[in-house]
Amino acid sequence: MPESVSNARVGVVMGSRSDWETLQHAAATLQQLGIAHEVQVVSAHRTPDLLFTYAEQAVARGLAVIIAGAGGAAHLPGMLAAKTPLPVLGVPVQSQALNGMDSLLSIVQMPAGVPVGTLAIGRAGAINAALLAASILALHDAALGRRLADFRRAQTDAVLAAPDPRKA
Ligand code: RP5
Repeated sequence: MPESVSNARVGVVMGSRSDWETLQHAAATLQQLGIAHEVQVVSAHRTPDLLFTYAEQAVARGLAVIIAGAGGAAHLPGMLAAKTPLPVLGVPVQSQALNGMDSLLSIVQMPAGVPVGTLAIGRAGAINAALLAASILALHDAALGRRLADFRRAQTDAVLAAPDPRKA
């Protein structure tokens, strides 16, 4: 199991070390919001037994949400969702061959009965997965809800403070 923060509420997993370039943005956003999380490579194809163990132990270890990123024939989010009752947020990694369309369709086209909350391809999806995880946790964590509101307010203020794109 992951060398992790023992109080992790969000598990950030990915199919390969090569996915970290994308999933680091999820981890950074969770960090920014002060959400305890863990990070681990869990491959649906190369370490299928680990995938099952991770999913089966997730609730007992205290996780509340799993963010799973993968590319290509991206089975990781769907298989995790099949093995855990926790919400699974899928991040399609931008693949070389098909630009991430393969990842997106693999993750988003789950058959009825086993949902994966699928985000956008790449960095935007990774950040939004973290923000969605924050929203889910904030349902029972008022302090986190305030931090999330601050985050969104800062984002709004930044746009309003610099409306002219020609100026730095
Ligand atoms: C998937 O295969 C991973 O999620 C990764 O996006 C893709 C390529 O993996 P590597 O060959 O870079 O390890 O399982």
